[in-house]
Amino acid sequence: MAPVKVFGSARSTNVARVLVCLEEVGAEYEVVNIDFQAKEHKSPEHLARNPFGQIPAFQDGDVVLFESRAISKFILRKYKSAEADLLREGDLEEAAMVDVWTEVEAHQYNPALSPVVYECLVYPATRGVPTNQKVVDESLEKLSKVLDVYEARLSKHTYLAGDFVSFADLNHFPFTFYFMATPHALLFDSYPHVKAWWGEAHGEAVHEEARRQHGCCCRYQGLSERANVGDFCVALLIIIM
Ligand SMILES: N[C@@H](CCC(=O)N[C@@H](CS)C(=O)NCC(=O)O)C(=O)O
Repeated sequence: MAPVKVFGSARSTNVARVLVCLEEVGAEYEVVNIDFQAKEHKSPEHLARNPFGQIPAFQDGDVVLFESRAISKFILRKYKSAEADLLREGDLEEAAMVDVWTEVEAHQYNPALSPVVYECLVYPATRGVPTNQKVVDESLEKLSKVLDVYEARLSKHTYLAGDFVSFADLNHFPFTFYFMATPHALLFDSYPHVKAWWGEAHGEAVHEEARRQHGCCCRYQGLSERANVGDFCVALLIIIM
């Protein structure tokens, strides 16, 4: 069977979101690079996969998809197993909480955090423009308010959707990973439960817990050690060097 194809570069956060899910379910896949310099993402061939001319696009047999969160859910549904049940669709309430915190990532967390990543890392490296400090300051103010909500939630539950690891947590991986390489990573120090959720020390505990619960799966830091997500980390190093 032809392997699953992910179109786009692993250095893109939205592509990485999809790769992290493929890694979690252990599916075979191939990353097909799309050359932005050559405007390959705006080519008729790629527009047929993603009409907005963006990455990622995804192909699994006859199924062609775009939008990284929708692709991720497709992967987690199709390749679900007893070890990797990250949408919890067997339980109406748990699945609803996964949806709630997946939406929170998309509509609250990401809009507040991603401008800091773009301004501090991406734009200076790819466009040669200096960081716009006003944008960063405004975003950090918004992010602090979002993190207040996360802190309250994570002081009651180990993970966002409840006391189980889910797509809601995983979905935060790519942008948070980059954020932690900005000069503003220390913001998380003011939020002990959020820090623990993300942080290295707890990352070990999360890993242990996941192993106990599911018998497999690296989360967060562990994910970055895996081969293809490793490309994403290498890309990060290139950006911050
Ligand atoms: N909501 C989309 C966003 C995709 C997106 O913004 N992709 C960026 C790269 S990270 C892109 O292709 N940018 C090129 C463009 O918009 O022309 C998703 O989650 O897949």
